[in-house]
Amino acid sequence: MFSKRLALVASAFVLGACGGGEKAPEAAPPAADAAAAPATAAPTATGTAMPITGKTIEVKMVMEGTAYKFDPANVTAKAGDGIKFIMVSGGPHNVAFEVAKIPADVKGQLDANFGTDRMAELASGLKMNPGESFTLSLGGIKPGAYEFHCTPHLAMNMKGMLTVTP
Ligand SMILES: [Cu+2]
Repeated sequence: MFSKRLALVASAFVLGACGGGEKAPEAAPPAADAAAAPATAAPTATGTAMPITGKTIEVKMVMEGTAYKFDPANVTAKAGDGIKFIMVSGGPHNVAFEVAKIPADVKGQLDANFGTDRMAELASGLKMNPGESFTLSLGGIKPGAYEFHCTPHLAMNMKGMLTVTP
């Protein structure tokens, strides 16, 4: 089980490396992706989004002094809950999961649940103004611990951990 998952993750990483390596693009997709995809503005998730059926937990995206952070940074939720990420200060912020670290059997559904507010694989659009938000459904997401970060502030360590329980 573990070795099979590892192999899938490894192969996904190799595929991802063709698109330009570990660093996610800031805004525009790499030229190779644009050429391979149909003539749409953003890459399209292949799965079907599943709705929120439980509670919705709020996470603020803030700048405090010189620090950028998710508040809270550690979030525990059940499959079927939703996480509402709210832009408070220091934007633009977004929510992006580490593509290479998300198990293959979670990646498809998680990516689909970004819906239309998705600027890249497992990455939400940028939130510029206070009050703007992005709500991620955890419908159909298998239990596990999933790292996420803010793409513009990854180098400033704006990171969090989402733990999904059954
Ligand atoms: Cu940020």
